[in-house]
Amino acid sequence: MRRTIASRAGVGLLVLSLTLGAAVSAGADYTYFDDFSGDDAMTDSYWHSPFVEEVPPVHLEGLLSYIDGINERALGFYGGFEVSSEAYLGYAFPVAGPAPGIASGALSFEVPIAWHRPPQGLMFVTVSYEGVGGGFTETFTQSGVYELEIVPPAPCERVYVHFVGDGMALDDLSVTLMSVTPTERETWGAIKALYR
Ligand SMILES: [Ca+2]
Repeated sequence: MRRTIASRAGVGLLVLSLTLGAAVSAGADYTYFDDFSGDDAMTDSYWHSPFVEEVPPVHLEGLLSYIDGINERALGFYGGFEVSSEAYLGYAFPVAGPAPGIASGALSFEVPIAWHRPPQGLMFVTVSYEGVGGGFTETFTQSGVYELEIVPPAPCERVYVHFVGDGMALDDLSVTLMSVTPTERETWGAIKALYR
């Protein structure tokens, strides 16, 4: 069992380093990637529904459980039987701690399967920015690969990404963030003061 986990972590690391290499060449200051082959989501997220090995037939609260495909592993969102008890998973990026001056970025993820027919299979993604307002919520009802822009109204220290879902899976979560330099931040502040 221990050996299986170690080899999965090894594969995850390889994928991560390949992604980092590609993202750095594109000029990103921070990248995060999870293909859900390991259990990183449990510790990297700061807010989440209980993770369970097996989803019981009856459960009141939303649950998260990994789904093993033939070559892929994804994270399933199972809404509970209570009203508004979707499963949830929330991140604060950068995961390691605040970074000053996040000015833009990109969020992409795959919904590999939706096992309810729309509109029952639902995933909401909410993006919000610490201390500067703005943000948005998008709703997804079908499988696919989705790409969203991260554009805070002013440089911020953290970007919150919350997934709330029922009857859908999440895979290949990728976040890239670009920060302004201290000089750029001063200019930005001066421009804001000028138009106040
Ligand atoms: Ca995967």
